[in-house]
Amino acid sequence: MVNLAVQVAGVDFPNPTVVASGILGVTASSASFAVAHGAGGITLKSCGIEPRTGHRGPTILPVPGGLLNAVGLSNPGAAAVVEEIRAFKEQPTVPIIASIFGRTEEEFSEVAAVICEAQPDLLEINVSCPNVASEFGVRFGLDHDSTARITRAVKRTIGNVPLLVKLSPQAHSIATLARRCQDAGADGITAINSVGPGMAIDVHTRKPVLSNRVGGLSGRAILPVAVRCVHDITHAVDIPIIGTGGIATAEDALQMILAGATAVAIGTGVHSEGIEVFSRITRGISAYLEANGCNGLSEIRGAVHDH
Ligand code: RRO
Repeated sequence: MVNLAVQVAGVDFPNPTVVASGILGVTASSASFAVAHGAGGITLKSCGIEPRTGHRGPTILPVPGGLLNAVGLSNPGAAAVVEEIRAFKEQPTVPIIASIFGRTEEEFSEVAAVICEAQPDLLEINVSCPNVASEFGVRFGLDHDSTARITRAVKRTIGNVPLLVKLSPQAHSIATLARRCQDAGADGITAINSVGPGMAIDVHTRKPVLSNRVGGLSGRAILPVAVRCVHDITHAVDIPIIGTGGIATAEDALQMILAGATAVAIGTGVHSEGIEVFSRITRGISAYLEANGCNGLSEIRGAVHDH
């Protein structure tokens, strides 16, 4: 019997499939729903200190190979998320990863402090949202110094809660950036956020379809970019990586693990495959390990680097 349990930054996950940030909101009930369908971990939608409604609709558009989204960081604010984390943790089943954003290093630290009152199992800092440039300026995640500064400040604030940093594929040398995060105190890396931004134009109105005009690309089209990023980061760091971007099948998840990921996060795949995607991927990974005479994921993690 193969064992699919993995450990990310000292936290035990029963299997490597995690709900990606932004896909099932922030409620305890949606998190429990995913767990009931086999998710091995949950990441909540990124939250800030205040509630935000996000961008006007349309915010999500199917495009060839995936989705274009400009949700615009809609969230009910940190205090409400604290209540949801507490509710989920009343019957702890799988680890819960809270995700936060801020406008400044101080704001990141402030949100982190509030959220950690609820003791999430891990905290992810989102420095890579592609959809709020006009409001937040250039993404922190594209600037190595800012990312390192925010990582250091948040780590100082949250103490022993394990810290993940979610990176953008557009950063110049994502591997070097990941190393900077590790040196600044990150306990793990999540890679990647959506790609772009991109644009889709309505040929009848001759206007961009999304109200925000542009949005991040997710889904199957970005899997090879995500796999390459995880591969490059694996070379540069010793901390675990949650690979995300375009995973919809067991074979996609296995590519990520062979590239070096410890766990995989699934976002757009929940839309395209349905909530059964978690158990289906877990079963497929088990079958692959059994067929290859392996007892656990550590036997194949990063195996592409052997060649
Ligand atoms: O809310 C969004 O528009 C959003 C976020 Br915060 C993010 O990190 N990535 C994304 O594709 N959309």
